[in-house]
Formats: sequence, C-alpha cells, structure tokens
Amino acid sequence: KEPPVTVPHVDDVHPAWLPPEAFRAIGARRVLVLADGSPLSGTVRAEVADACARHGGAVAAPGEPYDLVLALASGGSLPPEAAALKGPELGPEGFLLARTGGVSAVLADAPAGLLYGFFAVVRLGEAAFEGERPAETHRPALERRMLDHWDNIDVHPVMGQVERGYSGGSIFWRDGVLHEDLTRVRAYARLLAATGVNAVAVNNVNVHATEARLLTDRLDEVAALAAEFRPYGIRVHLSVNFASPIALGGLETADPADERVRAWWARTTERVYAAIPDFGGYVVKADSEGQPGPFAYGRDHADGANMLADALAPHGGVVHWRAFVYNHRQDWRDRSTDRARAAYDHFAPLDGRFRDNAIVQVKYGPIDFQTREPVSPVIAAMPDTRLAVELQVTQEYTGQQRHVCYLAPMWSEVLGFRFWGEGEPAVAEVIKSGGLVAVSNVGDDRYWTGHPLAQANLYAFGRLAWDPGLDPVAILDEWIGLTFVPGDDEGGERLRATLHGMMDGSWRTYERYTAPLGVGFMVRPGHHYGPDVDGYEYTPWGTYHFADRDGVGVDRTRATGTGYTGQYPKPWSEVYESLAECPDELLLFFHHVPYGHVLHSGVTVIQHIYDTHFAGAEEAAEIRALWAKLEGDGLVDPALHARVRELLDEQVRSAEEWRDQINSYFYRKSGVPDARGRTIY
Ligand code: GCW
Repeated sequence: KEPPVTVPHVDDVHPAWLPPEAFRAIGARRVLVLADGSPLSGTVRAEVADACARHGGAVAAPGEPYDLVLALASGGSLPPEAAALKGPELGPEGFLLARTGGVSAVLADAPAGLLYGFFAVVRLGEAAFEGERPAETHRPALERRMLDHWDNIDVHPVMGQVERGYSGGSIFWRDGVLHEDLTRVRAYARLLAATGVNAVAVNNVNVHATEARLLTDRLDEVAALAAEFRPYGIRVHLSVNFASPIALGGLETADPADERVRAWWARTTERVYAAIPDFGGYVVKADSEGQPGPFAYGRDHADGANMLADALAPHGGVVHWRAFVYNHRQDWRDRSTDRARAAYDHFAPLDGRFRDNAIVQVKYGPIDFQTREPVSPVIAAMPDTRLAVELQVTQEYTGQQRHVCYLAPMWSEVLGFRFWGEGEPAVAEVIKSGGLVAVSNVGDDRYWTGHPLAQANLYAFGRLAWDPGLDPVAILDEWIGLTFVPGDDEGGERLRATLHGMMDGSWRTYERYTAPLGVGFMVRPGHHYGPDVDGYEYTPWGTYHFADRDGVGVDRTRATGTGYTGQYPKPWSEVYESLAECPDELLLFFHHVPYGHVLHSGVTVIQHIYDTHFAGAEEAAEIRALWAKLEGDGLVDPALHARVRELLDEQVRSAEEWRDQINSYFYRKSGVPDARGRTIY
C-alpha cells in the first residue's frame, strides 16, 4: 500500500505558478471531497487539506456545510449540486465544473479528473466562488501530454549534464547518482499536473553508456522517480538505446528480426513492469546523429519500432519512435540532398506498418526547432499511424533562456495549421491519439528554468496540450495571475500590463533580429547561441542559406529545386511552390530570391532584412525598459527582478550583435545600402 501523499514544498526554490497564495481562494473555504481510496484521490485530499491548513478554511466532513465539493460521479451518495451535474461521460481525465446556489462543484468519473478539476479551481481563484456557473465539461484534447528530459546522469564532456539545458544540472541526478532528496521531483510533478501534463521521459534521447543502464541494473532509479510522479498522475517513460541487446545483453546483434534480440527485449521489458507497473514506455532516437538503429541490419524504422512495441504491448506500454532521421554527414556541395525532405522520405512510405502502440514522434518542422519553419509534412502523410508532435520548450534556438521568448503563439500556429485547407482538420486533431511532446526546459536552477520568465513556456505547453484552442495571450495572463498574484489595484494592473508588453510579442521580436524570412540557423555551430551567418554554410549538417551577391534562400520547389514542396497536400503544395503566394515569413525557406524581390508587405527582401533587424533590436531594448520601470516598487521579488534584469542586458547585447552581423553580412554581399541610411558595418 502506498504511503499517504504529502504536498511537496521546497525551500529556496521558486514556487513557479503554485505559490501558497494561489491556493487562497480554495484554502479559505470549506471543502468536501467525496472520492475513493486510490492514491490520486489521496493527492486531492492532501492538496485540499494543505490549502485549508494554510489559509484558514476547513475540510468538511460529510454532513457539514461546504462551499466547494469535489466528487467522483461513481460515489454513492452525491450531494444535490453534484448529482445534478451527472450526465455526460467525462473519461479518465475529464471533469465537470459548475456553481449553483452558492456551492461550487467539480465532478469527475475518475480520480485523475478530480485532480485536474482541483487545479482548474485553483486557476480560477476567487472567480470559482462567485455568482452562478453553468456546467462546463473539460476533457483533454490529446491523450498523452508529455515532457521529454534530455538529462544525463553523468556530465557529458560537450553537452553538459542536460543536453541543450539552460537551467543548471538535472533535478533527477547529481554527481552520478539519483538526488538523495526527491522532494523537488515531487514538486515538479505537481507543477506539471497543474498544467495537465501526464507523462515524462526522464533521460536524454542520446543514450550514453551510463544512462543505457537505467533499463537494467539501474532500473531502481527509474522506479524511485516514478514513485514521485505517480501521485500527480504522471507516468514515467525511458529513452533507450537501440543497441542495448549488445551493450547490456551480451548479444552480438541488435537486429529486430533476430529471435534472441526480440526475446531479450521482452524479458527486459517484463522486468521493467515488475518494478514499475504503470511504466509508460520507451522513447527512441534511432539512426539519427550517430545513434544506433535498424538500418545497420538492413531493416527499416517500422521493423525497429514494432519490435519494441511488441515487447511493451502485453504491459500496456507505448514506444515513441522519433522521426528525426536525416543524413548529418552530407556533402555541402551536393545540392540534391535536402535535409528538410528526410523525415518524410524515411517515414511516409511506412504508413500503416506501425503497431497500435507505436507512436511516431515528429518534430513540428522539417529541420530542427527553428524560430520559424513550415509545419512538417510528415504530419499529413501518415493517416494510418499514431503521430505525436514534438516541440522544444527548452530554448535551444530561441534564445537559450537568456532571451525572453514566449513560444506559445508559435505552438498555437502549429497546432492550428490545416494541411488540407480551411474547414479541414487541424494538426491538433491529427495527433489526438498520439499526443503532444516537448523537450523540457527545467533544471536544478532556483527558478527551475534559468530565466524566470521562461517558466511561462513550460506552463503554456501543458495548457495547450490539454486544449490546443486556448489563446496564448490568455494562457500567459493565467500564468501571470498564478505566479505573480497581482492585485486588482493600480500596481497589479501595471505588473500585468508590463509582463504582457514584454512577452506577448516576444517570439516575433526574436524572429525579427535573428535569421530572416524562415531561412533558419545562422547560429554559432555547436552551442547554437548568437549569430554566425556562415557558421553552418560549408558543413555536413544540411542547414544552408545559399546567400551570394545576387540573392538568398533555399529553392525547395518542384520546378527548379529539391522538390520538398511536393511533400505537402494541396493547397499548401501549390501555395509554397508559388513565389507569388508563398507567405513572406517562409519565403527563404522555400525560394531562392534576388535581394530586390518585393515581398507582400511591399518592401524588398534586403530592405526587410535591414528594417526587421533594426526593429527587433529596438524592441529588445523596449522590453528591458519596461522591466526596469518595475524596479524597487515592490511588485516583484527583488531577487527575481535582478535575475531578469541581468538576463535582459544580455538579450539587448545579443540582439544588437545579431542586428549588426546580419545587416553587415547582407550589405557586404549585396552592396545595397539601407534606404534609411542607418549604421551598417
Ligand atoms: O536540435 C538538435 C540538438 C541535439 C538533439 C537533437 C535531437 C538530443 O542540437 O542536441 O539531441 O536535436 O533532437 O535529437
């Protein structure tokens, strides 16, 4: 039997969007919980008790009066407010929320729904206890809402402990062992549950020697982490190395068709489930950037994924098989190879061949988490496959948590993109059964995410995965309310307005001062921070811009280029193919154009480059100025204010560096001066 849940509170760590004050509305009231003996119900009871103990309310005993009731619909003697709500099926995670006759009610079919309903009331705060509220049904749009950690146990000589991590070390491991005190992991699980996340993969998809052993002799560490996530409804997944049968099993092959290999995976997986009965499954990066995979044995990715799916199926697990497969050793002289084509070319022909419990996990764009990419055509090409889309909450290419860059507007565009045109399904509908995955931005930093404002990206990811239709600005407003608890007075209004002013448009600001018009990259090779226009131009990585004295951009048309536009269904295959119709923001992703080419906006490409780079750097300075005005007025914690101020100095410096390098580069290539005569070097 599980020990009773205690609500985790960690000293010296920022509470993110769950500060004690966020629980005031609930905690100051009388709350009745009618649930079962499950661990998740225990969590709901513990949360209610914790909030009430802190804010002077009370856990109501049956028969006592109450202001809020949280009830399982299956419960025998429902009070009238809850009984009246009974009706639609809510599913394993859904809930109903209503308020009638002075009582607020949450009704759920299962304990997870009750937990999500509890956090919905937390989000509403006082509003949950005002007036009347007609019954609203809430169900997650996507079955699995998952964060992938790129954490290593050891500190990798090049990538550090957390690959592409900008928030310190891992919250799971330190000095080669699991953290002794895992309260922080529990607190993380709680934060995630409050956004709706229900799955976490704990280790890097580049599975090095030490981390490979999490599957076998270090499995107890995964079990210990699962025990922290479980009380908040989150299942743990593990990244595994495709060659494990060789490295860990003593076999000489990892061929998915070899019976000994299949038997090894079956046995190993059985042991995993013996230790972690609710284990989620495996995540695999195969035949990608040096990771082993099925190609070595003349097999394809369906063969590889299905082998693991078969090992997991008897236990109800899934394999997330990543579609990020491309040749990272291409010859830059070879114009016929286009990295953007790779995932589709490898995976689209395999549609229909994947098992039901194999999920193909596709990065949102065809290249690699750039600030602006078209949506990956793989998502439209595999109707008979469960697909998950992968986003990057960690800001590898979007400012590395030194720049303010609120990414929800971009994610919302991706999720709302309609491959088959207006009136046809959006991406969010295509991935219903596969889910949404993102690389986490969390580390052992005091603020969890390095940049305190980068917490908003983590929060927004969970909220969008639950409901892709939410408005990113409204999500941000919710996050501000929970995190900073601004009052209804002038100060509170000012704080809210300042954060919106800094963050609402910050993704577009970042886009303006970095690589122009969807061409991508132009970052320093290796660490990927800051500008280096030609850094990747003559490398094997397949990320080129092809700028010369006459023009810039990648010709991906069917007519004269790599043919990538042909991977889209209509209307987009035509829209992207057409120089006249291609949206400005993606022009250089699809076309190579002369500098004098006139955009829909009416300016030439070269003038657009100058204008946006001057504007972007200016906007970065405005963001800093907004924050500076809050200094010393007591609206935000001084330590948090100082951390953000320092980072904003770096953002402004970096934005100016981007502006000057990009502008100088294109001025020198093209010889075309800025129409407005501003300083270019
Ligand atoms: O964006 C790239 C990163 C790699 C990462 C890879 C991937 C985990 O630069 O660090 O490796 O993508 O997604 O597999």
